Amino acid sequence: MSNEQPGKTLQGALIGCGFFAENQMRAWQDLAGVEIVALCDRDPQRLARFQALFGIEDTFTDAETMFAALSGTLDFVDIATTTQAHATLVPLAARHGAAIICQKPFAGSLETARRLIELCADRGVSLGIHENFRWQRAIRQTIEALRSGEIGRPFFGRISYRSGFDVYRAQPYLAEVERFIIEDLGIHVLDIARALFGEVERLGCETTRVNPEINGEDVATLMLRHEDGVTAVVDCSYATRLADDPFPQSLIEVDGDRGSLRLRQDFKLEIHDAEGRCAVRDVRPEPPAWSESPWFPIQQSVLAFQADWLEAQRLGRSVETRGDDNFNTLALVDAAYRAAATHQIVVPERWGR
Ligand code: NAD
Ligand code: 89V
Repeated sequence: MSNEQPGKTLQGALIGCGFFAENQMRAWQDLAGVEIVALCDRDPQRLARFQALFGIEDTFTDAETMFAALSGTLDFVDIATTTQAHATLVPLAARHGAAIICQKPFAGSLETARRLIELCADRGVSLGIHENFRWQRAIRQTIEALRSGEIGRPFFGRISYRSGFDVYRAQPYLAEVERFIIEDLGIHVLDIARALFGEVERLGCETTRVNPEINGEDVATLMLRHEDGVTAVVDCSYATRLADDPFPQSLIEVDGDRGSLRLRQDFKLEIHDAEGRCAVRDVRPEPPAWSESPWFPIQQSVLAFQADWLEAQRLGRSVETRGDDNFNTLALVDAAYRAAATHQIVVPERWGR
């Protein structure tokens, strides 16, 4: 059911009516040719809130019941729950032949990720991971400038995400988890590193917990050696006090053999050439009407990711962040925790290797 003819409105169900899913719902409402026809959340209050907010009649507190009731009518399912539920919900959706979009982190272990990816492949079901950061306009423009060869062959990169924003207010579970910043936020930044510089040969990582009220690490610094020879630093912090907090921006530096790129906090992308000239591009996102500060760069990327997913379905192509591709991002998260625990350089697992 996933590769419908152009023209048909794709019908989907959303599972998980929590904090972030509201962005996904708003984005679906902005897009033509797609409709969310059913909602599912095990929490009746959250379900009722979304039902009222989005005017959707069909609601379910149990996904199995939903699939049984709507069997054959759902083209896709948008899984917006936290990770733990994915291992049950992905096989369930695959059994019913619905194309799947699943939030990051896709799985709690590489073993589970592998099983889910293989299961979807066996059933011929498309599996796209909602990894949206590479769809932020500023990041996309940086990726495109690099790929177009404007600064020649890159040899150094730094992707830096440092903020003191209170992420625990809207997502209280982030204070409880044993693995915090790499698994929740670093996963996005590592995905950007892959989009910019390709696969990673080996990495090192050190972590720290600054905030005494949380269980996991809120600071991580990684050094990656990419297959194509780029050395990159990925540094993430939710413990950085700044008067002008950049949340939720990732700032990027790339040095190439013919120039350098700098993505600055004011949404300016500088392209420095070998002659010492600097061209500055405005890469500020055009925020959707429903977006709000400071979340708008992420909200813009949710809309961009979902628009690309929709186009991919129509054209019968896969999205960049399909399951087996995202496995390699998840493998960097896994390698980072192993490196932090052992203080050793770690070779990440890789899909198909
Ligand atoms: P949340 O806890 O606010 O919402 C999750 C919802 O899923 C809850 O309402 C819960 O009741 C429901 N749920 C859980 N298991 C279920 C099941 N088996 N069946 C039906 N409903 C179920 O969480 P959140 O902050 O919205 O995060 C959800 C996911 O989105 C997380 O994986 C998080 O990492 C991710 N996220 C992504 C981004 C991004 O930019 N891509 C940003 C924030 C959060
Ligand atoms: O994108 C995320 O996963 C969010 C945040 C940007 C707050 O880290 O949890």
